[in-house]
Amino acid sequence: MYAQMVQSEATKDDPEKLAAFQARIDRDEKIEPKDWMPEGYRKTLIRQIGQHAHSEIVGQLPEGNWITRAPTLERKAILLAKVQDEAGHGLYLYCATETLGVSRDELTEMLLDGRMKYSSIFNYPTLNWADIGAVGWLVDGAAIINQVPLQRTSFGPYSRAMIRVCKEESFHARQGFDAIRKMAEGTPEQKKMAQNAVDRLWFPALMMFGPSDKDSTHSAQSMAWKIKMNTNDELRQKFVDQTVPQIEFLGLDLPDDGIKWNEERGHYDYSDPDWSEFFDVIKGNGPCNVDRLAARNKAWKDGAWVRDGLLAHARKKAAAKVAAE
Ligand code: FAQ
Repeated sequence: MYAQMVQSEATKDDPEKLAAFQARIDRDEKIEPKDWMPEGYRKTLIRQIGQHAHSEIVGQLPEGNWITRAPTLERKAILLAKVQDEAGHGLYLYCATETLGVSRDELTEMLLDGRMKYSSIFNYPTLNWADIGAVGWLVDGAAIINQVPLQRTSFGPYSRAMIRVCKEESFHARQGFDAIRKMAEGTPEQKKMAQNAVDRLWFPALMMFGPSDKDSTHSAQSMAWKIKMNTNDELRQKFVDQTVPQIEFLGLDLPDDGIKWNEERGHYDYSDPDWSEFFDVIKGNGPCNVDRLAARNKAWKDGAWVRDGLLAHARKKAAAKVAAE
């Protein structure tokens, strides 16, 4: 299948150019925006980096919801900083996508009208304060496992954005673990809230890595081009192996009776999420899809006057420059 997919993309481009391009990838050279690249490589990057940017932006919503209700001033300041970081990540990633010849406005329109996706995880609600700890610990934890290898991805602007993003993500995961630890070590009621958050978010966190390898449509080609460095299942396994000892440390349980150390494989066995739920969520039918897109559409509409104002200023400056020449 792997060779077949590479071949099918190859037919769309000049074979000599394609071979030279693949040789550069195989030598671990970075591809920069002005370099020749196959059309499929450009499209795949726009899809993946654009989807990643949208995830950072939409991902502010479930946490932003709790800024005014954080239990202490310290937790509020930390959460505020984290949510602002996510906005920054979205902006670096939009910039990286723009180097591929698509504008931020076009990307935003594709998000708002449902042509582009964002991560499935952000279609689940954050119902109590412990969810904020669980999001930082599990969701940012999963994001780091996915993003650390992407620092070595073949496209220069994406790789450089990932280096910066990963530094901030590791603070996010630590603050999340600290917040959930506090709840797990708190009163019986607080511990119950922490367990409830883990029960609801564990399987959605596993889904973040994408469908199982047999159902992943893009992995083979994306790995040949080093847009992705690992398969979805490889990264999911890494996440499970990292998280099981942490849950034991917290004195909480994972909602999966299938978790068991497998001596032969040197990994934990675990149960798959309900893949029909995943495909339903990415089709737009998750618990919060409608709300998330409505919030982004409203923000875009409400911000129109700012964009118009900035554009008017830029137009005036350009006209003055022409007049002065
Ligand atoms: N959600 O063939 P594959 C974060 C779609 S950042 C929705 O395996 P691929 C930080 C996929 O697009 C989280 N859709 O796809 C944060 C494709 O559909 P399409 C975002 C998904 O691209 C924390 C179809 O399924 N991170 O959390 C998902 O090779 C807290 C077939 O799948 C990134 O985007 C999903 N989970 O592999 C922010 C990382 N999975 O497009 C705020 C970069 C798959 O053909 C608060 N992206 N699909 O219609 C990647 O590494 C890859 O794109 C994968 C998916 C691994 C996500």
